[in-house]
Amino acid sequence: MVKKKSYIALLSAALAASVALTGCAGGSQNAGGSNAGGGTSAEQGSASGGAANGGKILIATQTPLSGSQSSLGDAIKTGAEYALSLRQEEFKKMGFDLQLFPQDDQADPKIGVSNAEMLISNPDVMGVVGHLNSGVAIPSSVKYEEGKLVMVSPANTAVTLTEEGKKTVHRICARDDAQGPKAAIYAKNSLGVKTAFLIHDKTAYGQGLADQVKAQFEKDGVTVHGYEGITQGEKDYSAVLNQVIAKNPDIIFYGGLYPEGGILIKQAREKGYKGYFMGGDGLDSSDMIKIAGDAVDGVVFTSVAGDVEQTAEGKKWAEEYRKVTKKPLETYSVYGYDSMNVILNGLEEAIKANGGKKPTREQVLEAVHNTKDFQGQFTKVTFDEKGDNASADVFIYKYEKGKDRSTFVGKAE
Ligand code: ABU
Repeated sequence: MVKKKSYIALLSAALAASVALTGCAGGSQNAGGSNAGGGTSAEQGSASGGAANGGKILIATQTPLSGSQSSLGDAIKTGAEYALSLRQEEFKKMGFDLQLFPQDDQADPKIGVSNAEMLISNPDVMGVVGHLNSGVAIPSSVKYEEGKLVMVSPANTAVTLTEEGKKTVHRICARDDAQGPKAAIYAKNSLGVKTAFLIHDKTAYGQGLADQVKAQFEKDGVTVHGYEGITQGEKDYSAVLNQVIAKNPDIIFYGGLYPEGGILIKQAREKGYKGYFMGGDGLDSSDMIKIAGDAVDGVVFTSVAGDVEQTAEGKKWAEEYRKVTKKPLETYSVYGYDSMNVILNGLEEAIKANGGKKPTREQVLEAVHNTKDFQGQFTKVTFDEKGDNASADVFIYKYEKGKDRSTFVGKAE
């Protein structure tokens, strides 16, 4: 198992990869896949010098690379790609041509499932980092299970995902039955709210999270004045916001993602709403700032992704990440990176256990599933029987006017 420190020794490989990472953006070669993302070094090329004797191994990503949620989807893909690029040489020495196989699920369950069908039909694909959206991961995981293809999610928080008994499904982040109650407790104890209005986007994630927050508010005596679903993709949320204004709650909690969250707070402020606006990790994207404008000031959110730049060592990693990938760092970038390394560690163990030969997907799945005390760049990972990470945490962030990223507040208790 390759641990964090080994990456320093692989810096020269990283620099070599950086040339290719930045040199061919936009031109991807696909191995027969549909909805593939933008091309970079680690994917489908021969950055490490061509196919090796052991054969080709593809690790896929499945995230939205187009559409309104693509900033987060691309952050996860780029984190995963960076991790893989740092280890291509290592796998080449073992005789394998390791490549990234990025897929664009467009945050659409149908496309996620169709991509998953294509992935399981390609025998070179040995793992998937993804998805961003729980509502896409849940149906896609039916296919992964059929194909015995291991999935490690950096970001899916819906409780259901790991409650369906699928052996292939794993996540390194916390679940909404941790995130929701912690968000509600923070709102009550630290923000002092007594009344709330909950809005959600009717997705597995958004509604599931809003339900968790509502239950905790009700348990703790916070009065819930409203609970409404909105439709993703709309541009005018006046109808629901007029209900909010009529009730004038201390807080609006939104279960959903930043494209709608940004519009909601902007329009709420335009209508004169003065209370708190809070959401979950779906608001954890710097695009939230672009969408909400000045109205982003004071927006609070929980995330299941921690801030890697809280330590000197993490800051150094982040600097190198920005330099090599030429992309902004989102908190989920490092979760894409750590998820990829969880898969690559399992892959490496499976190769060794198979006498150096290409393992089966089942062997890779078994090795990944047995991940224990792996220290990633940010998070520790130990999977339980369900595929949840025993070391997952929840964090608090806020947006402040004039800053291009959210500000880390602390760990949610
Ligand atoms: N956890 C935030 C990303 C959305 C989701 O899980 O569906």
